[in-house]
Amino acid sequence: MFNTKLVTLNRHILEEQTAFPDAKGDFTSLMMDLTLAFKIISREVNKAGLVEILGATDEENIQGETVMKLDAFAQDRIFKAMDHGGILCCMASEEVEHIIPIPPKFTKGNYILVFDPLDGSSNIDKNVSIGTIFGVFRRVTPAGDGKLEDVLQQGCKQVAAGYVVYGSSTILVYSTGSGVHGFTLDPSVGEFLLSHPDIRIPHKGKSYSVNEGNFNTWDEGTKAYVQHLKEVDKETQRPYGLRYIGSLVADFHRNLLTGGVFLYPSNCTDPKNPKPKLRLVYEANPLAFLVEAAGGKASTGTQRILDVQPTALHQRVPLVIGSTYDVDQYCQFLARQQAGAPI
Ligand code: AHM
Ligand code: MG
Repeated sequence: MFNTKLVTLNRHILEEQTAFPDAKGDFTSLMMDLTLAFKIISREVNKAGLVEILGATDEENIQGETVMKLDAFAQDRIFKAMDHGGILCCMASEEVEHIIPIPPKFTKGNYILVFDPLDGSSNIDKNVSIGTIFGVFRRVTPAGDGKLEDVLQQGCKQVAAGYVVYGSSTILVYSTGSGVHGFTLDPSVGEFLLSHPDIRIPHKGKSYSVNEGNFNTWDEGTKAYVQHLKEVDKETQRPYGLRYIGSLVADFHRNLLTGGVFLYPSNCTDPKNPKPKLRLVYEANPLAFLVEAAGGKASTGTQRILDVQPTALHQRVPLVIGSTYDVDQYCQFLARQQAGAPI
């Protein structure tokens, strides 16, 4: 009835490290520092309704969006947890225009952390789940301060990725590429405890997640695909269900556990300048790394997300991510449309 083994996140990371006899423990330290920031952010998110922290600051981030106070708080805590460990050579965040250097007084390490400190921030003051997304790379420049080229690596070069959902409970999911594991925060003891070992995403889902209000802005392939999901599925004898929270991490987490597909296609109302919303480096790539490690797929519709070569830190990308069957089917609809074949 009860799990016989209590495994903390720290214990799990240390055990994974033993598979690499030459490991110096840098990655383990990195994860432990990050975890501290996540616990602090979780505490603040949970008491957000109790203190005067809600509402927007008057600053705007470089995407031109209003920065909520908790975004700024999460950004600050992650930076302060990670700047002095001697593990990172630089960081990059959704909230900061340029790469974030490690302060001169601290040692520079071999890793790069990319993150979205608080994704879904427009949901903060509605008590809807929000999350943090992160990816980790090994540096490609030889030494010293990290450079933009260290950050602009293809997602397939990530050595680890993960996210935290601040929801009905706080859960951290991470992978170093060989298995995806979830840990639920027990706030009474301040520990993340292994709750979802070795997560595998079902091959085919029963639900889809998309902002369908944007229907008229989509290409014909995407429109046809979503219409197709509303028809009775041969296997389940039901149409796919629509499940859209509007918080990427929360939508992704549900689909990872139960199967399904999340889409954020381009806005094609101006076909010469299609505008997708989500960012490649710190939103799409970490989740793509996780979904592949769990047996699923992530694509732009025409290319594997992890193969996209980033050219700018805040570049946006169309994203379809989730169960393999569903992502493949979406790409087939798109290919038929692009080939001018009947959809
Ligand atoms: P944010 O990084 O500014 O919070 O925006 C990203 C969020 C995602 O969490 C979510 O999937 C998407 O925006 C929702 O967008 P929309 O409101 O257009 O459906
Ligand atoms: Mg975001």
